[in-house]
Amino acid sequence: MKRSGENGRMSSRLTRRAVLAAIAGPATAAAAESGSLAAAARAGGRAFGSAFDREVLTDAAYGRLIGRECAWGTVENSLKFDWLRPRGPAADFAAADRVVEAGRALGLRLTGAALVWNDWVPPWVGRLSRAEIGALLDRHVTEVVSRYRGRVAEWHVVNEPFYPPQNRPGGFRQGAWFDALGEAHIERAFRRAAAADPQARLVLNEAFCEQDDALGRAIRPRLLALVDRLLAAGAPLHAVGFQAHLKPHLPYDDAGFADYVGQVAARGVAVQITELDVDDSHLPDDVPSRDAIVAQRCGDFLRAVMAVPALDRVSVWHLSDRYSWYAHAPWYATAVRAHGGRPDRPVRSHLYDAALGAKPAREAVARALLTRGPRR
Ligand code: 9MR
Repeated sequence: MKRSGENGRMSSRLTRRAVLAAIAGPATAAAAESGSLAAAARAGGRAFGSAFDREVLTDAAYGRLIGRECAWGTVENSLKFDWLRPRGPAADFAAADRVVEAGRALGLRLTGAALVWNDWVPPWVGRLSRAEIGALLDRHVTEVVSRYRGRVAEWHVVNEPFYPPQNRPGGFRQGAWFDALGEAHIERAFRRAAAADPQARLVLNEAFCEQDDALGRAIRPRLLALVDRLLAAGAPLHAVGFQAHLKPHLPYDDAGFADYVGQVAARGVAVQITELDVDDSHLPDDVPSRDAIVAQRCGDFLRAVMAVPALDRVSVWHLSDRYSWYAHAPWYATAVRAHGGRPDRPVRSHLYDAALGAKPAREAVARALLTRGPRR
């Protein structure tokens, strides 16, 4: 029994290597055998990461999983403005410091999300004058970036600049920073961040562009034009991030999206996938069916974007369903119910299940990461 079990494992390993060699070449197949998503991405000339936050302070098994699979970690929440300064301008860095140190202890290179985001600005900011809001933006960016200089290598400096349905000029997202300072707040934040840490990699992060619907199509040209204006002004913009919270129920065209990402990259910036996961709210309850759709969607999407030479990072928005943001999103259970699902069913949007077991999406992502793109 034991012997045949071992033989069985051996032959399935050989088969797996043969399959990987066939799709990605012998060198990358060997890298995949070494196991991690970080190794698979490296073999394809890219890097792999995940969001994480204070759960790693108490959940050692999840921390180990992140440390094993990832080269990069994005601090999900603890560095956000509203988490640092919920009640007034003085920041409390205690929790953020612990999360940053935990990420470093796991061997991750760190990305901070997000310095400036017009969503989730605490109400006290709205009571300030324009001049005070400008000074607050400067203070926030300078304090946070310089505090973590040498420890946080990369920042999402501005998150989700556009949301055209709000009908603000230029399609920008409405919120305290934009309302007080207009588009100029974006360049101002980038310049402040570069002044506080000249080595940091500075990212403009956007949502929805991967959707081939009215929203995605409205944001794409606006984002491209913003990149052009920032670069023409000499702003220190190093990379554009595309979140990719994939929605299989909305129209998509992965090749068209990859083409668009290539147009952004042609401006001379790096491009990244920053928050990959799959909104499973419209998918069937049945777990194998749901997992298969999630895996297929991740794999198809990633294979398409891997064709863009300037793509240098793929990050997921948490590795496991255990810490899925969908579970806490106010609209999620309603959407599940509206599409015939049991509202109490567990989310299955990520690469590992809530028990930290790998799901088909993990294998699909590993294989897609091995697609050897023409890295520049
Ligand atoms: O996952 C994050 C969730 O825990 C927070 O409550 C929320 C608001 O800060 O932000 C979530 O992360 C978002 C990210 O910062 C930007 N893109 C969309 C992500 C999911 O909502």
